[in-house]
Amino acid sequence: MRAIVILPSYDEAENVLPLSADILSRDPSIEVLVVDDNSPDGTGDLVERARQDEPRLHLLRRAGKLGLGSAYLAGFRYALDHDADLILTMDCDYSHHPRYLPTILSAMGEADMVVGSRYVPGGGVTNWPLTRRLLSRFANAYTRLLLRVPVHDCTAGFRCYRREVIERVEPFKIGSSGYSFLEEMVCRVHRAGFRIAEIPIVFEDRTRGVSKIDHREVYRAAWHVLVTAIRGPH
Ligand SMILES: Nc1nc2c(ncn2[C@@H]2O[C@H](COP(=O)(O)OP(=O)(O)OP(=O)(O)O)[C@@H](O)[C@H]2O)c(=O)[nH]1
Ligand SMILES: [Mg+2]
Repeated sequence: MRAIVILPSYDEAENVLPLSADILSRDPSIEVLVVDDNSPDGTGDLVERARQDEPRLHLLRRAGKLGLGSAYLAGFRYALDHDADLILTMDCDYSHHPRYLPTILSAMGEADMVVGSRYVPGGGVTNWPLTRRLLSRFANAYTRLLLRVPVHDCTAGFRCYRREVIERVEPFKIGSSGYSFLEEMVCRVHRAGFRIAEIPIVFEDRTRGVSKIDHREVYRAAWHVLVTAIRGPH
């Protein structure tokens, strides 16, 4: 089983190397692909150097900041081309802790997609202000209602997909290049009849680096989910 973890990164110089090393230490079948969008803080250069000594660390460099969804797509393309059986995604800021990887991988025994979920019993969020908690809860309630998906954490970026899932649901046709790629992807996987499992994770707010999500992205995501609900996944 070849598992590739996609780490989209933009200005994650303080996180990328300790996080990649931590991920790689969890299982010898795991490889890491950093998809870096020419981060001004030199994240890409750090990975470029580190990969000289670590054959399981890979790097895809893009010319500029093209959005989270499009970074996942570039990672999917790479993982499919490099014969990955399992394709995982994690944030590159330690909010998704690698300690959950063994549980996620074993949950794949009975699922086609696993979500590291904040909103199932045992899951949660630490260090988030009330406004951020409410926004995330609202985004999930909104998505569940509009897209009619049985998943409790539709906005989570901690995921594992079976290769066949990515091949079948045509993520390359998703209209959003930003964060709402995640919601549409859940919808496509569910509608294609695949089994989605959620395992509880505690999401920890980043302690290093800065958030890239802004108000515009939130509105854009809400709009994209609404359009997806009306037109269907497209
Ligand atoms: N390659 C690439 N990575 C991105 C882009 N936007 C965000 N990221 C990465 O996507 C991950 C999630 O972004 P964050 O800024 O942590 O956003 P978030 O986790 O939704 O929000 P916070 O909880 O505030 O951190 C991080 O690893 C970012 O570095 C982008 O345009 N391109
Ligand atoms: Mg984050």
